Amino acid sequence: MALQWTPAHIEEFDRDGYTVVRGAWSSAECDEFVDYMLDLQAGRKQVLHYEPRAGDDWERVIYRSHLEPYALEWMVDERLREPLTTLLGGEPECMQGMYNFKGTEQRWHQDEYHLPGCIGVWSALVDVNADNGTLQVQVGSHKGPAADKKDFREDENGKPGQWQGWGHEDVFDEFIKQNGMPEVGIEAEKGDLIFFHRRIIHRGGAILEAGSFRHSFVSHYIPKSYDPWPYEAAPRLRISFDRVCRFTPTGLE
Ligand SMILES: O=C(O)CCC(=O)C(=O)O
Ligand SMILES: [Fe+2]
Repeated sequence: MALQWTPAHIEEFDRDGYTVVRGAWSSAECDEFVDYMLDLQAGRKQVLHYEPRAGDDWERVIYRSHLEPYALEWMVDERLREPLTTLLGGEPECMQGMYNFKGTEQRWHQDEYHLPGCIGVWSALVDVNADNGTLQVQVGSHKGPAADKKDFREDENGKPGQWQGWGHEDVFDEFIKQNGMPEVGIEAEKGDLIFFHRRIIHRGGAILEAGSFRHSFVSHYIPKSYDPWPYEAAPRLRISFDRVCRFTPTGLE
């Protein structure tokens, strides 16, 4: 079934920096993904991308190779094509996916810092609430200041960056204070999806029920027309919704 994608979602995204599409994925689709990942984690299934793990290792899985066929189906699901084309202003390409078994409690940050040019698509594969750790956002913060990796280094003339000497997460804490905008923990039901702007300041909320699971999958997209590759160590591979993979030349090869 197509996503219930309306002009109100676009307005919300522009105004707030994120928008939630309720019931984007069916309960059966979510369960199948979770079962698949639990099978991999327990070693009941094996695929090229996934290294065998200790039973208590719930570290997130990052897909940058596009070699994992199951996750790839979620990354370039046809239902995402139209909303992403609208929000990115052109044809989207996926640059990575990440599976989280549990809440992250990650500190405030902008994805723009790590993945310039991106848009995030975050899917709840189970019900997500304060017990297992919501995705928290500072509403409207995509219109506030942004920090870039070059702000933390000297430039080519030896001039220190604006935030040199700071930890990048401390800078995001500072932005949160300066912005003074409302903070929201997004309660999501299984199957809900959140599109979020590259500059919205967000974090993995506190987990009230220690050890609880919070299965979620997040993918990041850039426009096909986006040609620099400012992602440093990340492989230069991107994939379109037509399943065409390509490398972005860096000019160094
Ligand atoms: O899922 C979370 O707790 C945080 C995810 C996140 O920051 C991201 O996907 O960019
Ligand atoms: Fe993030």
